[in-house]
Amino acid sequence: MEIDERIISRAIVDRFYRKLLDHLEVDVAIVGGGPAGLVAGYYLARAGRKVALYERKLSVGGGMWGGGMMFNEIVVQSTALGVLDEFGIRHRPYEGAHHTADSVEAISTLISRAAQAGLAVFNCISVEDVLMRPDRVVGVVLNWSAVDIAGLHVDPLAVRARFVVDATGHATEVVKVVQKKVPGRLATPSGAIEGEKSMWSERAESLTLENTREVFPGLFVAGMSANATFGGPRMGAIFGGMLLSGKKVSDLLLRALESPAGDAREGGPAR
Ligand code: 48F
Repeated sequence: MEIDERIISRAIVDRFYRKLLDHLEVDVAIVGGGPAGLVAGYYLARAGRKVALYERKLSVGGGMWGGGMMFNEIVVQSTALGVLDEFGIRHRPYEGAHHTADSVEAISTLISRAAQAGLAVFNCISVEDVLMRPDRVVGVVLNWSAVDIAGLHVDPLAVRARFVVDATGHATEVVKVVQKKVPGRLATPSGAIEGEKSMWSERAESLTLENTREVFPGLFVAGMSANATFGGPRMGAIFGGMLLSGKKVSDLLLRALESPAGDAREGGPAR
């Protein structure tokens, strides 16, 4: 057998090109490859939906790798163990409702199972804007993260999506763009981003789930982004809320994708 560098290069370019072309129009575009985005992507892909996830960094996984302050263990509360079990992530009881898992096992398994379920993961790509028609989000605007890091003036490409999920964590990057550039109000009390509050783990975990919803027509928030958008506190290195939020947003989206209008409604329109 002869190994040929030309074939290696052609194989990579050919396969990636097809993956990109195949995902220029998707059911759901997920922005951010942390635990919330990955769990959402897993359930949507497993249900047969076409889903692409964009992650700015080279390594997917967001804030889960480092556990708490780089002690690479995470805490997950009893109510979220079902998600760990679904992925086959091992966990151990600690005290009361607190359980632990190895953060490296947890995040690498989320990534691997999501990819195997059919989630198309595009790393090294940043979402810098959205597509709007005229006051609804209908896709994302992409560029290589390296273009941004190098400060190059290069125009982006765009992907149409029936729904977009902001799973960018504390940064709420997609919601920020929508607030600034798309006509209309967010579905928050003030109509704008409420902003993350200081740490209160128990309240933050339940609010993360409550705040996981459509925040603007066509745009959902999940994970820490949901709390930062709706003004909830941060929670620290407990990850059940992230896992459950990813699952909840996938449930909401599966329902929304099935409705004839392709529109998600949870207690009325998100305006
Ligand atoms: O921060 P991140 O892990 O978000 P999450 O899924 O989980 C939050 C927890 O990690 C932790 C916490 C609770 O336990 O508070 O922080 O809500 O993952 C967000 C990912 O989004 C990427 C970013 O690099 C990170 O990996 N990201 C952010 N902005 C963009 C982006 C963007 N504009 N385009 C692409 N990726």
